[in-house]
Amino acid sequence: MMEKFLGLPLLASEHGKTVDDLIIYVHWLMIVLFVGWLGYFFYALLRFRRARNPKADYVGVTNHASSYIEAAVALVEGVLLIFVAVPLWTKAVETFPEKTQATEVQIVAQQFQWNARYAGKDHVFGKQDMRLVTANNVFGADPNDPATKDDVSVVNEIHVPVNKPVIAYISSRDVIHSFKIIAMRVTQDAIPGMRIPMWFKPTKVGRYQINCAQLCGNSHSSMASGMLVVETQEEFDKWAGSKVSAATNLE
Ligand SMILES: [Cu+2]
Repeated sequence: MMEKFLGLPLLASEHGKTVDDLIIYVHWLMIVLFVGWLGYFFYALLRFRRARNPKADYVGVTNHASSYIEAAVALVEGVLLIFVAVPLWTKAVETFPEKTQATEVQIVAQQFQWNARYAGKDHVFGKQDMRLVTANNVFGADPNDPATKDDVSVVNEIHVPVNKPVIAYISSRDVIHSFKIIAMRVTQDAIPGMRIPMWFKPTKVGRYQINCAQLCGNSHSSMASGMLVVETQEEFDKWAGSKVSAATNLE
């Protein structure tokens, strides 16, 4: 119900529930603070009005109510941080799923598109070397490595099977971009020279927009044509199979 009230976007990933929960808890806290402050404001207007207090009081407040309230607010914030935010972050950056149980995909952002590469049937990415990077080979894939042969490269349409963790290695060819999929509740900067792993588990079949969350140039907005296509394992296998023949057209 609170999700609707806050207008949270469609959720289609497993850990995203905790992200939304945290947003909702923080909003509850803010609602309580807002009502509390507003109430106190009107109380102060009335209680300390001039007609009732013709002479200034030089002693001021003598009880400790405000200290207790402050401590209570800090306590709630501490609980949210320690029991919700930190475990969520730990899961995101330190508890990666087994590679063999996940869909691995390399993402290289560029002005202004998303390149993605899969390891293909052998589940092994072919060798890469930055000296091999060209306009047609943004991943620097080595065409002489047998493991490269079945690797699949695509642009903007990134397919993954549903209910299986996705490990994405995020990088960039030119400037700093940021790989953001709102429905998955993930955002990761794409930085040239770095390959940053991130993971999420899609739980709903569908097509989800990929956004670039760093202003990366004059056609930054057109990077929103990137799509994460979440489909059943059968559909995914069929799609991946159809891509292999067209794959790794390297010069
Ligand atoms: Cu971008």
